[in-house]
Amino acid sequence: MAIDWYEEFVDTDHTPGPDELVALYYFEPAAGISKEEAVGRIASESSTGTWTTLFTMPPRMRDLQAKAFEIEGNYVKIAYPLALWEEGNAPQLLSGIAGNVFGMKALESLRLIDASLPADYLRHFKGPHFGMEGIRDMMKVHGRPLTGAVPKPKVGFTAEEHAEVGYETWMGGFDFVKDDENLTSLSFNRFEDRVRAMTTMRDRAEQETGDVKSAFINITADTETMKKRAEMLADYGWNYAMIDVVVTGTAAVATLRDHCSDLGLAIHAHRAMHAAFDRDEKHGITMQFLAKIMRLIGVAQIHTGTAVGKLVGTKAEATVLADMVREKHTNAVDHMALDQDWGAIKSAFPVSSGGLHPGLVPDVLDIYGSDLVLLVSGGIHGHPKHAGRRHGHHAGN
Ligand code: CAP
Ligand code: MG
Repeated sequence: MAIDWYEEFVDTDHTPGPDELVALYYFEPAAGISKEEAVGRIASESSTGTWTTLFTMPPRMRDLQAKAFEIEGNYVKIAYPLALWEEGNAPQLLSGIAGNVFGMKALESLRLIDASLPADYLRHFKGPHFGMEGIRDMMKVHGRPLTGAVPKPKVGFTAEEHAEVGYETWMGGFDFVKDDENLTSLSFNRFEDRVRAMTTMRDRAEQETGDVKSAFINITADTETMKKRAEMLADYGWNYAMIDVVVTGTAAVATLRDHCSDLGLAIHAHRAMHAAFDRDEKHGITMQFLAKIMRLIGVAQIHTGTAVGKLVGTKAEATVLADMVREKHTNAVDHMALDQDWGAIKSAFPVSSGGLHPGLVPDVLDIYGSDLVLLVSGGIHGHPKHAGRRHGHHAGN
């Protein structure tokens, strides 16, 4: 006989145990679907799920069922038994709580806001290799934001031209030169050539300034190529690799996290493509959840927006994101973040970039404080005095 099976997955008397994983969603039921049915279907589809008439279920299966236990307006909290989740497997977590559920006809929309991870789950993840203090010691920069700039236009320079701009950037006082997200290894600027040219310029800038100079050189490609590119960076004395973490995916980032740690490389995580799923407040996955996953896997820093620059993101979001990556304990924020104790997982730097120019820097420091990687790019390379100098003609003629 047919049981209204989704009711098995709703229990508003349930109190999550200390070893249960809790996910917070925003949801809108489709027409004709009650909230109870909607949340029961989300809990079902993201755990043991079934829609056929149930046979008499063995106890083990029943114990694995998720429970929607708190419905408040269009927000629901769902508790998941620990046994549902493979130790240390971030892709599998996403397939569970951020997989089929987005395509259910029973829902008009669904947004995964955050998930609070129990200690017994968290301890299987390595987290950042260095942590913010480790990065500061490595760069010998304390008490101020770390700074960098991206040669603009995004692509078009040869490796030598790119390195020349890099030299000017370092001599201008910046700690880092960052590749743009779509610069990898192009016919006019091969990765290997750029590494060699940048190494020469870095050594010169370090000699002339006495400071540690570094770069976020973009290794984004298939995983095997990324591993080889990381090895070349280490061979040439670099201490960072840049990865576009959304387009490469959590599995590749996890593989490279281990490889880069062995090589002594920190990972700069660019988040290009995040706005495909985190911009719509009613559907998709929040940036704070992406930031949580990437800190868990172990990037050293991740772009978290500027709230004042050219790309989407509010001040409240930037603050939640900064806490998500920096704090030992992330406090719950209504409908934005769940309480999270990070245990032994080290901190990661928020990176503020995107449409920044010196005039906006005070606003950004207001939001983030000084534990930050601050990138100004178009904001300096676009400077009227700067534009003409590089190519032999003088601005103004
Ligand atoms: C910034 C940037 C970064 C954005 C990414 C760009 O350059 O290099 O990719 O910061 O956005 O290509 O736009 P500008 P976010 O400073 O010239 O804008 O940091 O929000 O992920
Ligand atoms: Mg860019």
